[in-house]
Amino acid sequence: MIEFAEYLHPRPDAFWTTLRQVGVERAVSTLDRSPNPMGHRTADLPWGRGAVRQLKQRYEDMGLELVGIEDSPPLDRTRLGIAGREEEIEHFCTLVRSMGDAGIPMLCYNWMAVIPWLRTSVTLRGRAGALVTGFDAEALRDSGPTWAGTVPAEQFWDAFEHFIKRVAPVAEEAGVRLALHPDDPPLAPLRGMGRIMNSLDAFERVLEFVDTPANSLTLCQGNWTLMTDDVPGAIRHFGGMGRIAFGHFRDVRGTAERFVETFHDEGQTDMLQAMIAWHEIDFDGVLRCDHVPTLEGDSNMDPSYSFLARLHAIGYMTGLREAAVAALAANGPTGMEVAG
Ligand code: CS2
Ligand code: MN
Repeated sequence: MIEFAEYLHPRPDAFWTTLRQVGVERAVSTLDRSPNPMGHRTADLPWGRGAVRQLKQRYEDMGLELVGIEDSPPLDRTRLGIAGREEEIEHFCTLVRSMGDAGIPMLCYNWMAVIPWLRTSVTLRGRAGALVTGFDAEALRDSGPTWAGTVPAEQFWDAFEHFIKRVAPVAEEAGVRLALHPDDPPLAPLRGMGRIMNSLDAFERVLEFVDTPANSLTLCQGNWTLMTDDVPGAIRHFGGMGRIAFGHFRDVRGTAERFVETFHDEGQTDMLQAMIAWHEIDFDGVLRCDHVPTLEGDSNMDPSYSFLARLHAIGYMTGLREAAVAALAANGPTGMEVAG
């Protein structure tokens, strides 16, 4: 049975306990960039060995196992392949080594330079008026390039090849799996940038640069459903190769150019077949619910990461997991091709 995790910032609060009460005992965390984390003065950088060890301990003290980091030192110069990238790569390798030392097995990163995941609205109305986020490329029609100017896809590819050939061996030695998250939205160009992590072919190319489980993927369903009509098939394909290290289990309605985020039970993906696929590949990582709407009375201060709807999503995922396990026990594998 696949375990669930939740994405948390390293500031313990009541939600950490609520999560355990609904059955989630694993966390994927951002780094602690507070100047004086929890009263422990450390000369460490947030990705240094001492700081990462403290991070893991902080979760353990609250009954949560820290199984991944979803963050990185600054990486834009590396993503763009411009001056200053070698220092960035060295800091990234320090994070990987610190994680290996602390026994944190997965690092989720992305190749979105300058503009991280992007929405053009965070106050659209979903089911019964719940607040949801959405993206409409039309809204960016008059937005020119960023400070990075026009960046061709090949520049992103050359920079990625340089990066992964440098970092994958470090990750392999540290026992850490690099889990590349797709661009969100999986769309290019975006304000002048020919972003590249937006298709199945792109991810095949990523895995071919360095053929090791340390060079793996985050299969974020909310973005993959905008790249393919067959999310379960993509899970079986890349999972069958043993190259999925992390899963984001969420859904949307629309296309990469124009979509809205949905509750987990009303999107365009067959979430039961996806959960069955996750179990069919014997996935040994964790899934997290990723983005959720904001329910009546809850805070929309961190759009997509509200509390109440995350509990709804976790409950739904828990039921789906039970159904998937039962379906596979009753019917055996769905007979769908699992690459490998
Ligand atoms: C999410 C991101 O864009 C997505 O699908 O996974 O919001 C992610 O959670 C953040 O970039 C932090 O990694
Ligand atoms: Mn995601």
